[in-house]
Amino acid sequence: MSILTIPTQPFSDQKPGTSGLRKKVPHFQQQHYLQNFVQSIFDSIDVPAGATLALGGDGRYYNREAIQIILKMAAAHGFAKVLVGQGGILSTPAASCVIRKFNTYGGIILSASHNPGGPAEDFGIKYNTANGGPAPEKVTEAIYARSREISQYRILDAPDVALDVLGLSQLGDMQVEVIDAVADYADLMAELFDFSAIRALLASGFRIKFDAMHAVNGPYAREILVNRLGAPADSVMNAVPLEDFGGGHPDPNLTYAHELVDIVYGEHAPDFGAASDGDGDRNMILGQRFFVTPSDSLAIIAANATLIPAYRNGIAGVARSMPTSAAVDRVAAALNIPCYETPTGWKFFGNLMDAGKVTLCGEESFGTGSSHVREKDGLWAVLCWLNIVAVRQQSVEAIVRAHWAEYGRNVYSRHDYEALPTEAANGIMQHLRAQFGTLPGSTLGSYQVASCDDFSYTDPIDGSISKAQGIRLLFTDGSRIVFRLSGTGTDGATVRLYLEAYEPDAARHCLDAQDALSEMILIAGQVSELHARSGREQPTVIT
Ligand code: G16
Repeated sequence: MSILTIPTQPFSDQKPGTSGLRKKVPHFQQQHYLQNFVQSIFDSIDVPAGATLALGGDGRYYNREAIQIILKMAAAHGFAKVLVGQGGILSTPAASCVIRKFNTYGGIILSASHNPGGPAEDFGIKYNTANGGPAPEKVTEAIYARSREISQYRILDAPDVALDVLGLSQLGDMQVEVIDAVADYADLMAELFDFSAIRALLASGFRIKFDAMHAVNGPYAREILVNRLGAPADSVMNAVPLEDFGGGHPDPNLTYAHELVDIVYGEHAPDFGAASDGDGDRNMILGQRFFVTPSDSLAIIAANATLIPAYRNGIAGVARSMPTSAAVDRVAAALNIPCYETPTGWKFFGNLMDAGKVTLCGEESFGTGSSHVREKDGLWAVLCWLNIVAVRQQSVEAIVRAHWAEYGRNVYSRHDYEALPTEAANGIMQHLRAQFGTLPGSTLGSYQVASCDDFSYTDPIDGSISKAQGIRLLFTDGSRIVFRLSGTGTDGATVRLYLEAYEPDAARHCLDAQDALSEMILIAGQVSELHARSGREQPTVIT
């Protein structure tokens, strides 16, 4: 077997977004496209002799081909060993778990997360560092810079490696070990949670429904919820991972997880519903006919963390992305622990967790997690809720309402305008920026603008600065409107509009969020000229 050096030309569009490089499959299938990016990763990290790499993806279309290419390139770059998930599959939190458990040098994760899969749909790749988390911006920028000047890549000339059977094989001088990451991940969950309390809850007739959305978490959910916790087999639906996610959009929200939503809002509804996304890191939590916003979920997990064995002695601090509601800030204040506000993207939590400053983190984009790994973790969030319900012996809705009664309610919603022409989306943001001088002090309906800015973050650990992370209109009563462009789409541009108002009055907590926020929704449309500029009257998705 020989190492080939293949001449190539740079591509100009390999800048990683919020979470790695995401493009349509045919784009990735262009000659040398994937190879260029992988070479750029390897050129940007100093691979020490004897290093091990973790490798796996969410199983979407093109996963298998990509895994073989990356294995052969790893073998040409001095890795001693690659740990691959069986069938080339690893959920994103399981990949993080594997990197940490086996002390690998880093990992490559193949996923376009919640985006659809299939021959004409999305694919993605990202690099995670030795802490198990997404590479920080300085690394992704180095990868991008390298991708713009690359002229060759190295790859081992070898037959494909068998990936379906557990065990060791040899690829040139490198070992390939196919591992059962489901067991590693399930073992970690068993260490964190009170499995016997959850088992007793499920045995008592508490009925759950978990929708794996034909995506990567099916086998993990079966192993944990059914095999280890004793839930009936039909508690997990859409549990077989498919390359095209059954033609669905594996994004666990009220729009795309409608099959589960219909069950949880229907007759004979289970007591608890949950879903996770394409790569298993996002989560949606539902009670019987009741939706828990991700921002509330983070706050409630933080407030109840000591009921969970892993956090019995308390949490060091919490962090949330800027557009996430400030519900968790109120819990942090009550617990007298720090609360950090970061830009959108899990990579910004890594330094804080590594420094021991925060234990729990979350984002409005259906991501919640803790320092047990360095990715957000869908099943972990489900187990948090089951553990809390098992100890409190209350319904999900009762727990949320009790939380609002104690802390007040941060009424929250996100409106997404997906797949807009890029110029229209940029125009909306520019139009808002152009008003930064005139908006502060002005009155919009019954709201007064206190300030507006483009969010900028200075990492308290390494001092790195991230600018232009979303436009904020902050009102004098603490309400706010945020506009941000998505960094994960592959189809035009997506404008996200985030709305938040604080409601201390328990008598008003029963209001529907869209009703409670209706005036702010109108104001947001007017101040941004969103509808005229986008040509859309309504958002694509409301969460
Ligand atoms: C990724 C990141 C998340 C982030 C989300 C935002 O999620 O991992 O930390 O909150 O993107 O997406 P957007 O830029 O579209 O608002 P995922 O689940 O796609 O990896």
